[in-house]
Amino acid sequence: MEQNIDQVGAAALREIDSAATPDDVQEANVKYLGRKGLLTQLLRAVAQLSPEARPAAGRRANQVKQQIETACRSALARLEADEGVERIDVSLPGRRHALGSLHPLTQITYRICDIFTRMGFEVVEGPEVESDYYNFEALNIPKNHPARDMQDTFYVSEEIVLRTHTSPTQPRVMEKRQPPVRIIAPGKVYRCDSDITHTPMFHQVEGLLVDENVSFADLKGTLTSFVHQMFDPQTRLRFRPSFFPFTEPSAEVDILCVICRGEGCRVCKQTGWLEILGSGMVHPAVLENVGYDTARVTGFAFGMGVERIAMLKYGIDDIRKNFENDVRYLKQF
Ligand code: 2NL
Repeated sequence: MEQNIDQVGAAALREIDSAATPDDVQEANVKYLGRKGLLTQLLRAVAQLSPEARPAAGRRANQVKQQIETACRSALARLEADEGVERIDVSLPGRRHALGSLHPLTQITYRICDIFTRMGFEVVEGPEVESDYYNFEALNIPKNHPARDMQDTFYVSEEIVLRTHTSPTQPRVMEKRQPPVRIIAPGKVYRCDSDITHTPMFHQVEGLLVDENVSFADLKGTLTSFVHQMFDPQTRLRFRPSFFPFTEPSAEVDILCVICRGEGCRVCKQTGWLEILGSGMVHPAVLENVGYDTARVTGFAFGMGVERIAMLKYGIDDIRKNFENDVRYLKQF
């Protein structure tokens, strides 16, 4: 009898040991310990034994029963863990977090602001939805002035526009402060224009300095220093006469073409020079509009397109790439 019990027990433990799924274990459990299970039958047979033989056989059968139950429990635990419910492989490499980075236009804007901040300018910001007054009138661009045609304005209403340049920030600040004023205004601007070289929203940085005895020499020195820091200390530049309604005299700043170094190419349209910013001495009418005494103070101002600087600095050929959010493009900066 005991031999029989041992054999059944050994067979049960082998089957449980080789079980591949929790269902296999359940099956073995029923096969041996179920109502008609092999060991259950033996336990019943033990009851029929003689009183002398019963205790030893009973003990043996109960021992084996407990072994099978224990084996079932640990096999279940092992197999259920294998199913991945709670398995942790501590040797796996950690999950990588994708790191974001600053947009190339943001990097250029920060760099421009950094250069001017070191020269004593303060960064200021103004609203993108602007009044006709600050966007045009305060800057000496009256209604029906042809200069308004230069900028394809998005009108919100008769008197409200999306700012066409960051310039309106400057009279807003000047109205609140007295000279000396040294400010730099970065931000988004809007023009109703869209093709290979124009997007309806783009970025500018504008600067303004108003104080006593400010001359065109100060403008030249400040902007020359800026260009040498932004590009290369060796960069050749020139000031070319121009026109803006809010400055007089006005000048555009060109740098020697970074592609052909002045030989003439497609990028510089055979001129050998690349225009990078506009500037001039603040028109007295602009200073008077904000209540400054034009007998006492003068100023210079300048403005530049961030996309244009980015294109020249990084050799980007299509401005629209900046706004597609293609990580293959963005990752390169
Ligand atoms: C350009 C040229 C310029 C200014 C902006 C300015 C502002 C005030 C008074 C006078 Cl409050 N001028 N700003 C002056 C000259 C040029 O921008 O090409 N921008 C992208």
